[in-house]
Amino acid sequence: MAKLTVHGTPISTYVRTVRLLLEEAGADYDIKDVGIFNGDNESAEYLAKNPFGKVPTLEVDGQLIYETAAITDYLDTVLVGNKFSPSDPLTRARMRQIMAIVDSYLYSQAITTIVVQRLIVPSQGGKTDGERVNNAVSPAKKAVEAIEALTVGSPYLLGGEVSIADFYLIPIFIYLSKTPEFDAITAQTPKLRAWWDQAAQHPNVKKVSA
Ligand SMILES: N[C@@H](CCC(=O)N[C@@H](CS)C(=O)NCC(=O)O)C(=O)O
Repeated sequence: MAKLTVHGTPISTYVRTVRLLLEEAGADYDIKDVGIFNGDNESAEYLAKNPFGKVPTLEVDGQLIYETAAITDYLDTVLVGNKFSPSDPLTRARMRQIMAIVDSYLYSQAITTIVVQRLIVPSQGGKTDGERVNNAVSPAKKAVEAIEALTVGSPYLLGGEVSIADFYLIPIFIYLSKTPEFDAITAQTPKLRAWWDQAAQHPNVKKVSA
């Protein structure tokens, strides 16, 4: 197999999505740290790899792939013959819906607002903006409830097999579950609560969270 390098900081949720897939596939890979709070991701060197300055970017024998959906699709294909993408078209559509909900509706509310305000800002000596947090709870709840409606249940989001949908949602829950808003956001999502209780114990989840 080609040499795989993930460019990005290990604290990034999207980097963790890619790492969960790599770990679950048993792949050998390197991580090249690109910080997102110190400006590494806006350096000329990194922007030459990813013009949007987002992490992760995957390097495969000198070829660069950015955008997590493209990276996970590529790795799923070349590493495990699409084992992490359901072959049934409807179940596969559910997986893509969950990935798109995370990208379009959940990430910005849960991570950019709630997690950054609750966990990152105070860790850097700042003060949480309570109004911004409160305004993000309802849209985050809506996104989580939409995922609940698409979820089959345990042990994985789409049933018996782990999929890229799990790799997308787990990193969000790793952080969101550490905020006081988690209980309110997941109050109406019993399947996701049970799913998370199980997922949080998985060795690969602990490994990428470390
Ligand atoms: N659409 C991108 C989103 C990646 C993304 O938002 N990454 C965050 C870290 S989790 C980032 O790079 N943030 C730095 C910034 O926005 O300056 C993908 O799917 O890879």
